[in-house]
Amino acid sequence: MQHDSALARAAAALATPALDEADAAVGADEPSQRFRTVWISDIHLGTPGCQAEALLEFLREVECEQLFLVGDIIDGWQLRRSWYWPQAHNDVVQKLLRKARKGCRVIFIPGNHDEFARKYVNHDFGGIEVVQDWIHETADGRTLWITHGDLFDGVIQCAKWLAHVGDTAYEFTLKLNSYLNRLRARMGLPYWSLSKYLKLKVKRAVSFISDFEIAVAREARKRGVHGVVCGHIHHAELRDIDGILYANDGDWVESLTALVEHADGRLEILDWSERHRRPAAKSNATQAPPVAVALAQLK
Ligand SMILES: [Mn+2]
Repeated sequence: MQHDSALARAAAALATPALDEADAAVGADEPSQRFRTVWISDIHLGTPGCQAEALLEFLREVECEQLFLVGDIIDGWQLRRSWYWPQAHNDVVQKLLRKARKGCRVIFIPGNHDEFARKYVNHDFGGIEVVQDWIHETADGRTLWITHGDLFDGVIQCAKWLAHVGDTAYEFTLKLNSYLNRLRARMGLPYWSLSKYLKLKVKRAVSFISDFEIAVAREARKRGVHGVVCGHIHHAELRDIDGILYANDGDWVESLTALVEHADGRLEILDWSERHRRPAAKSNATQAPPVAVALAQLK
């Protein structure tokens, strides 16, 4: 008996470093990708739909000189209704502050869901600068106007209460979305977005997206810039609209996308949903300690 418990203790001791190593590997701050600039938006911290774990992974693996938070980072609307703030959401905020401390220039452009932050425009929070909008110059000399994009949303601009009604319906589809995704993950199927599917299927949604894109590009032309970077509609895009570069960095609720600028000024949309699938499978494997697996095999 005594011998058995000593063996179990030894086995536990052996298992522990292995788990620590796995944790260290996951938590290691060794960026594997470097960019000149990164744009992310529509994170919606404070809502169950926010894919904070995937975003943390992205922030750990990606390093940049400038990081733009293009609005709807913290969902003030949703938090006012019910408080939802798990550890992973806190970790995202800590990670962003840490990036700012470590020399990355972090610029936050509030959106409609975090409009409370618009009161603090031209202030700085732990090194994160809050601005209304921004003109960014790429390495190859192009000027990009950066704005969240809600100003072009006629519904939000004209009737705030209507936008809140829409928000509730939206929250419902997001909840359904995260439930279906959990189910799919359990079945080993890839990430799939219901909202994205609905948005692309419904004709009116498609025309809403293109109306939005055209309106934003038109405003960018009026401002005399080469292009525009925005978020808001949760639909990543990088295309030319009548000679104006329209870039949308997508979101971290459904599509898990970011816009990046390479050292030479080249812009690209990163789709993290494909990458996120693999580490998720890996972390499932580390949940069962090797000793437990070995013991199960002996039975
Ligand atoms: Mn928005």
